[in-house]
Parts: sequence; C-alpha cells; structure tokens
Amino acid sequence: MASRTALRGLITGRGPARSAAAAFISGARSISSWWGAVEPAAKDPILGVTEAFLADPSPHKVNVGVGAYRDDNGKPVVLDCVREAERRIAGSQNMEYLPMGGSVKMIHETLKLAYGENSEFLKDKRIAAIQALSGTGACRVFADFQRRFLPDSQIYIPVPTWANHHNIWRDAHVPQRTFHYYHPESRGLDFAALMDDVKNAPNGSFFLLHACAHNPTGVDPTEEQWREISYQFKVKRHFAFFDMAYQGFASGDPERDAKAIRIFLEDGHLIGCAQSYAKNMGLYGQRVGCLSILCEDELQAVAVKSQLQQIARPMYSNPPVHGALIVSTILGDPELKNLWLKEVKGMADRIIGMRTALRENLEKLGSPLPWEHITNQIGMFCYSGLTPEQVDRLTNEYHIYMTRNGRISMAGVTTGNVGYLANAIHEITKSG
Ligand code: PLA
Repeated sequence: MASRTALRGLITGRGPARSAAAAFISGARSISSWWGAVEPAAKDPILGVTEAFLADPSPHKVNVGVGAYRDDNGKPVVLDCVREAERRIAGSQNMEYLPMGGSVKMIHETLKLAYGENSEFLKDKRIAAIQALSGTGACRVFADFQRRFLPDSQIYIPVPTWANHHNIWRDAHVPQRTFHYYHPESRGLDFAALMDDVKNAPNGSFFLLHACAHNPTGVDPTEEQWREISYQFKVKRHFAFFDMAYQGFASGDPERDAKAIRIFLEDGHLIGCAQSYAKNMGLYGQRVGCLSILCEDELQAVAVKSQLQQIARPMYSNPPVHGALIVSTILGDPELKNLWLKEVKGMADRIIGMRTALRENLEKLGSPLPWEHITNQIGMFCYSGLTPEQVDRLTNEYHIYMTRNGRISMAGVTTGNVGYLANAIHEITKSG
C-alpha cells in the first residue's frame, strides 16, 4: 500500500503522495545501507593464490601455492585405496545423519593413528573425540572449547605458522601469544629461543604444536628435542595441542610421524589433537578429520565429548558422512590400509625427489646462494627464503604462484616444471 502511494507520488510529484514518495526512497536507502559498511575482505594469503592462478591464462603457469598433492603430470590424485573404498561403498551407503559426534568407526581408526594401535588410552576410553570438518574444523572446535571452559586462557602459536591458525583462535576469542620457532639465518629450528619461551610462559599455558612437517617451514624438532620440549612442558604444566595435518608426509610413514605425540603421551601429558585426512588420504574437499582430547578418566572423557558435541550442534549439527565412510572402509580393512600406507609413502617420496631435483637444478645453473635447506626441510613445503618482492616477480614475470612468505608447495613441483621453476628462481635471485 505504502509503496503504491509512493509510486504515485513519484509520478505526480505532488501533495502527501510526494512526501510518501520521499519516505519510500529514504526507506529504500536505509534498506540498501544495511550492508553499506561492509568492505571487501582481505584475500586469503593461501587460497587467494589459487584464485589468482586460475585467473591467469598463461600456458606456462605453475601453482606451488596451496598444499595440494599433484602427480608428476601436475594432476590432482585420487588414491587407489580411495577408489577401491568408493567401489565397495557404492550402493550400500544411506544418506542418514551421522550422530553429532560423527562416525564412531572412523574416529576409532583415526585415534589409533595418533595414539597408537594398542593405545591403553583407547582401551580405557579416556579419549574424548569427535569427527571434525577436517583439520580446520578440529582446531576451531577445540579453540571454542578452550574459550568456553577456560575463558582466561591464551594460546601460544609458533612463529611462523599456518596463517589460518591466527584466524581460528581469533574468531574463538582466545588471546594469542607467540613463541620462537624458526631461525631465519640457519633456516632451521631456533631451539634455544623456543625453550626460553616455553620456560617463560606462565605455568599451565596452552601451546599449539605442529606434530610433524611444520607448515610453512618444513622444520621439525628432532626426537631428542621433542623429548626436551615434553619434559619442560611437564615442569611448567603446559597443555600441548597438536595440529597433525600431515601425518605420513614428513617421513612417508604415519607411525613415525606420530613420534612427537607418542613422546608426550609417554611423559603423561593430557594432550589435544587435530587430525586431517585432507593431505594423507587426498580427501581435501571431503572434509574428514578428528578432534581428540585425552582425559583423566572415562567419566571425564564422556563429559568432554558431550560438550564438544554441543559446540558442534549449533555450528553445523553433525559432520558429513561420505568421507568418513571412505576412511573407515580403508582403515578397517588390513589390505586397503596397507595399500594406503604404500600410497602415502609414494606421495612423500615423490616430494623428496622433487626437493633434490629443485636443488640440483639451482646448483647446476650456478646459483651463488645456498640451497641445502630445500633438501633438509621435510613435508609438503619448502620455506625458500624468497622475499615477498621476489615472489611478486616470480608471479608477474614467470606466472609462478606461491604465498608471499616464500613458501613453495613441493607437492606442486613436477619433472615437467622443476627446470622452469629453478630457472625463474635463479633469475630473480642471482643478483643477490
Ligand atoms: N593445519 C595445518 C598446519 C595446515 O597446513 C592445514 C592446511 C590445515 C590444518 C587444515 O587442513 P584441512 O582443514 O583441509 O584438513 N593447509 C593448506 C590448505 C594445505 C589451507 O590453507 O587450507 C595450506 O596450503 O597451507
């Protein structure tokens, strides 16, 4: 009714109809201004690289931005064990909701990977765990849980870390502190500074630790260093939250890559852990992962799990079913599990081979710079030491896409592009 009067007012431009028209227009303005203050968000430093890559028409373009595994032809990979699991599942899967906490079978198999096949904690039902929306979702639910039950706590995050860690704990309103991790001069671990930060943090602080294949640096503590870190955590009664997004990608063996966690367990820590099947099973878009918290006893684990579920319920209600079924089908069958282990090793080995190839290519070109860190670092990434300006040149002049912190996703390097990549890096670094 009001709008009809307003419309007439607009047409005739007279009398009360005219003011009705004015009111309508200003009303319309206020409606359109609901989102008037919204500015475009900053581009994501990692996923924004993929967007830019996709928009580039150059036939020479190379994407070594996001940590997504490619075969030697640069193609995304669906693992054979996943294909076989899909074949077995086909037709038998219903589309019912999973319970709020997710697939019990998938969670059980996943916990065995982190805590050990014969873990006493699993037998004693001391681990509160829910299926999570991959590693990101696991971290986020944990951060919300931390905020809800220990609202005065903070989280210590390594420098540098996966950029999204900052967003996750920020959005959960948990204050962030940092601790030393990478030593730029040696391109290795700044162990002394790390230990100082652990010692100087208030007793009972929360620390975020990368369980293996640290992103973005590719630098992990040695076993001995992990033991010292664990010991000091015990002295200080700190809480270790392990983000394990690359189990299998460091050494090629998921069991070996769980070593840091096992050391903390041996030392009697009550840890938290985020696990992801994005990388090690190639289930990126399926969003399968697990959040677990080791508790004092079964009773506590039941309580903690119920609260984790309660955090998930208003957020996404329950997790997706298909990826979880793929995982439980693979890990629940010894033959398929063996095939998976072989395929994880295959992916890790191809990356290690590409590290050698990239370094050799740079050295053959006569690069005056040291490149040993390419082969010393482990996991999916090489923290090259290239500056943001040099990365911009790689992108603008050579159509090579990577994050501006100089991180190269070795998983995107292939026999076909390694020469081109090495040459471009040499061209932009040879003058020093
Ligand atoms: N934790 C770390 C340390 C990661 O590097 C990533 C993914 C995740 C968690 C989350 O992975 P998920 O949610 O897919 O399981 N990091 C990627 C992708 C591979 C990304 O930024 O989302 C990366 O390129 O750094």
